[in-house]
Amino acid sequence: MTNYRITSCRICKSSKLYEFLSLGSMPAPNKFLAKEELRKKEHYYPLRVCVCQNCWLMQLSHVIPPKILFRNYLYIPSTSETMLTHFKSLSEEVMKALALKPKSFVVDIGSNDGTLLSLFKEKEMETLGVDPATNLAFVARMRGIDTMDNFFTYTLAEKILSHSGKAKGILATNVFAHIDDLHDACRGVRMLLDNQGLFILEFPYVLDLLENNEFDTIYHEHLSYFSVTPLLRLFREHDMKIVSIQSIPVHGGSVRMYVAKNRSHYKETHVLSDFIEREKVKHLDSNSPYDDFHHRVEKLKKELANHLKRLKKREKRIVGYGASAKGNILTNYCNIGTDILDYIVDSIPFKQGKYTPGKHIPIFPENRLLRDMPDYTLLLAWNFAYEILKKQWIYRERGGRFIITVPHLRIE
Ligand code: DWN
Repeated sequence: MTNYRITSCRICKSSKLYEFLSLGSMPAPNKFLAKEELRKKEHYYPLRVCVCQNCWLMQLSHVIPPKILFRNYLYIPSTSETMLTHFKSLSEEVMKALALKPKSFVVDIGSNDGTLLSLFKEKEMETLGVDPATNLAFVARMRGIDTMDNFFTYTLAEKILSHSGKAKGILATNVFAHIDDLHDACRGVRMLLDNQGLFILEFPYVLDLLENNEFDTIYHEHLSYFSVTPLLRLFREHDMKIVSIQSIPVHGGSVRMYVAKNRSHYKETHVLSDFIEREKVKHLDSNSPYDDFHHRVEKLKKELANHLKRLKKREKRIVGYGASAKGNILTNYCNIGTDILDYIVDSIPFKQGKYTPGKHIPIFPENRLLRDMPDYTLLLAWNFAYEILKKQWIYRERGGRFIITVPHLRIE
């Protein structure tokens, strides 16, 4: 199960890549293990981050073959109220922006279990999901969402075009950063998109990642860490333009972007210059913000490890909350094993009864937290802090405390 090291930037193809952070070798972040797999050899892959010295795209240096990461996938956004509400508002905004009528064709790249597309289907749109996870494509089809269990590529886009025609809307939430060949994907989007259509993508924003020390969102599924400047270059190279852009709070701070063909009636948004200007002011076109981030990550790692060690010395019981990919990065990078966390609770049935990759921490349903009343709970899904702390108000009433690491270490 080899991985390979990139030799050039994913967007501008420059070979000048400055590696500024290594998180060591890591198992694939969503490869949760059944009990009988614990004895098997786990594959570890280098997790190292570089920034292109030409277009300033932040990106991983090593790529794990996507089939290993995505064919059987356990991330299901629809298990969180936060994401369900988010998808509802996104679908309403897109339907308004495109003035979508019944029978309009909408494609979702990385459609997961079909939750987002079901909101368009309810409004009688023609929908098609594209997702390589065979397990999730099955769930989507069961709920009536046509889904191609495959990776989105130019070739697949040709097949969709010949079968269903041009798409009025193409969605891509938390997937564009997962794609290795961005140019092939752009060619596919441009060919499939109606001339007056919109490509709507959402992705974690690199400035939020850097400023909030969100190092645990750096993992093998996320090949790119987008700022607007390199993306503008990418879309312009494919005769497309950014016509709307906004910051959104999900996943630690993200951006929602609307892209159209240059020939469409849409105009490039003036907000674009605000984002480009802000990225210049924050010197994202120099190595210093990335080096500073590296130093803060090392400091946070030491601070968290010392804090947890002190609690264990005082014989406090600690568990984790949210068996997330980011949680697996945090536990493996900060060497937090079952010597620190007795177990992790999680709401996803797929994950319960399994063990985390690398540290093999057992995962139980959420209701174990109140039953056991551990002294502290390390929040491994901090992007859902509001929802989870609200849900676990009784635990906190009874004296339980959450340890939250982002943007800085605190107890709530
Ligand atoms: O890009 C990606 C980001 C957006 O999400 C994917 N590649 C992978 C995924 O990362 P993640 O695994 O860190 O995702 P989540 O959604 O942040 O993980 C949250 C975990 O917390 C899930 O396993 C569900 C769990 N959870 C819970 O136990 N109780 C979540 C909520 C809201 C809860 O109340």
